Amino acid sequence: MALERTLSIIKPDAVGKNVIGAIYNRFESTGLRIVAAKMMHLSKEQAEGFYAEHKERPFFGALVEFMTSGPIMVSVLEGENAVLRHREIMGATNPSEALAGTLRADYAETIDENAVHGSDAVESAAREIAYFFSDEEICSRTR
Ligand code: IDP
Repeated sequence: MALERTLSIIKPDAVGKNVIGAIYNRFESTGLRIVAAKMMHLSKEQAEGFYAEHKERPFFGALVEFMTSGPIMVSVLEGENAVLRHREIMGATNPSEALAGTLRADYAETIDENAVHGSDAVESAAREIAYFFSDEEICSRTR
């Protein structure tokens, strides 16, 4: 087992539903530790940069519009196999395919507005964490 970090975003729809605490509780009750967190309202440029890998996809414009539509909660989670475990807690990208008890099954309405983001690999997690946080902002217990 490897101690990993992953980037979590509680998206504007879930912040609007007032479920930040419920989602954090899900992370903490499964042993993931929040080691950095901030609320942000992304600019168009910040959202486009974060999702740059999707810029040729047909949903890119709608995704950027949604991600800039309200505040988001950006966090770094740490734990054993954090990347995969966080993905499991989130559920499938399309909430209609998400397993019962996952965050997207509970809090997301559609694939366009699906409540949460989580890094999909250790490498992308490192890049995504660095996109939002400096090393000094990460308060790991391992430091
Ligand atoms: P993920 O968030 O589960 O990792 P990705 O494939 O990386 O899924 O896509 C990033 C985000 O883009 C998704 O969370 C979702 O908001 C949006 N998205 C992905 N596929 C579609 C689609 O087919 N239609 C609309 N939005 C999509």
